[in-house]
Amino acid sequence: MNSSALLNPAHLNVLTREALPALGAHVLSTTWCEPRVGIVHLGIGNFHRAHQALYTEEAMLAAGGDWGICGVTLQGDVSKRDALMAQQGLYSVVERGPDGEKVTVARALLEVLAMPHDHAALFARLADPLVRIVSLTVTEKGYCRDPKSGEVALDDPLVAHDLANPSTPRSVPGILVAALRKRRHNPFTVLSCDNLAHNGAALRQVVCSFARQLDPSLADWIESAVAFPSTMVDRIVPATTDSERESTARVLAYHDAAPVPCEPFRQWVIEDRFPAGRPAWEAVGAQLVDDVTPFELAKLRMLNGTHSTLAYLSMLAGFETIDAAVGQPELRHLIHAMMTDEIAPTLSVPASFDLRAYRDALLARYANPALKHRCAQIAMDGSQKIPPRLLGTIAARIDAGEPFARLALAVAAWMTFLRGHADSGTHFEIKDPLAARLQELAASARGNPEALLDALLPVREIFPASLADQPLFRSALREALQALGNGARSAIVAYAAC
Ligand code: CS2
Repeated sequence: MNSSALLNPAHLNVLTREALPALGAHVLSTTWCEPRVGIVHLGIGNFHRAHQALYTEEAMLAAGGDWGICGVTLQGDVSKRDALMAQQGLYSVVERGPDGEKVTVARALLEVLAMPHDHAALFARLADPLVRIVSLTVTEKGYCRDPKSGEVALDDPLVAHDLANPSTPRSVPGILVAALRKRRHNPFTVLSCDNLAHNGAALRQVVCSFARQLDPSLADWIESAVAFPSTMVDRIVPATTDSERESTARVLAYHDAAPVPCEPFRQWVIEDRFPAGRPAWEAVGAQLVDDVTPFELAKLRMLNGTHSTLAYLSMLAGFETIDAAVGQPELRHLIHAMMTDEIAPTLSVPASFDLRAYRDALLARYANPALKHRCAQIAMDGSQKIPPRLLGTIAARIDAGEPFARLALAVAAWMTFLRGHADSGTHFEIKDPLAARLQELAASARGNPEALLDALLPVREIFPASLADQPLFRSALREALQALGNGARSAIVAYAAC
């Protein structure tokens, strides 16, 4: 079959479970246990499909158990549901590393639902006692969380809807509370898998504060009886492009509408608190611990903090992908020094956790030429990402009386990014829940650093007063904004050498 025909899905059969025996090495095992659904996962994005879903399939192959996944998209559209259900939940994971590509057809996803269309089916699932875990990858903005209090954001439109219509919820807290209300005799475990510090505790506070608005006794029960373990999840998983669809078509000779590209590396550290049971994730490389804090802060600050730094400096300087960014010697040196001198000293990790080796491994992962992880994807939702990834680190440096110039440059690069164009003048869209407000504030400054600080530092959803009012923080930002005013590339050179 010639390559152009392969790339035309009309000429290819759709991936189905009947086809699995023909896929040979592209499935994890020739045997399959035909599990029932034991996990409902909210947020059926690429990350979940390349990370938890694979760990869970491997755990079932290793130790059995009914841990099939019902995935739920909350975005309101049905296209992802229909594409995956047309393939009976199957999809390809396309691992791309310097040594080549590996295509694996993943099988743990058994069902996909789309809210609000599939409300009845979702709540039937959530009421099923066989569903013992509800996990989430809904990104930081999906928690409907007030960043100041950590409680549910009552001004969030979805939350307001759900408080007025508690039996037909659309928000994460609304769905979880409505489901738990029906599971008071046998609650499921709620497992956050998002990039938030203390993600389990953060989600528990949002859920309980939402429940308290409706029924204080229910809130008290959730607080005392429902497990919300925290986790640290790690795998670089870019958005799907046609090149993945072409890869899987070439390799499998089947059409896969929803393949997922990712790096070979993966890590999952989980607090082991699952009263209703869990898959044998430890049998397939996950780490089950009592306290995930050291691992999650290291990852959030060292990986996600430098990811965002690279993203914003690159959007201004005109580097399209992460590997192109770290291919710039000065920018690579800046990130190396940032991790070594400004981030690592804020972390307390077990003696066995070598932060310098972790740093070097991150730089090698970023340099992966096969992944083409776009800076624009990482630059999304800065208002939700900047606080957990960079501001906590800066606050720790200020408390320790230590410099944080490169961390300040990262925040200043995001502030400059809000102007909506690169140094070259190339326009880019700002994708962020607060985009309209932030762009208006940034535009009001007309490029003046002091005016930009006056406009953005009062945004309490991002900058706590304790930091915004800190003279050291403001002066470091001012200096960085002035450096960026001479162009991001010259600022990178200057801050690499400082
Ligand atoms: C990235 C993360 O898009 C982003 O914001 O920083 O998705 C990152 O790739 C993962 O956290 C890596 O584990």
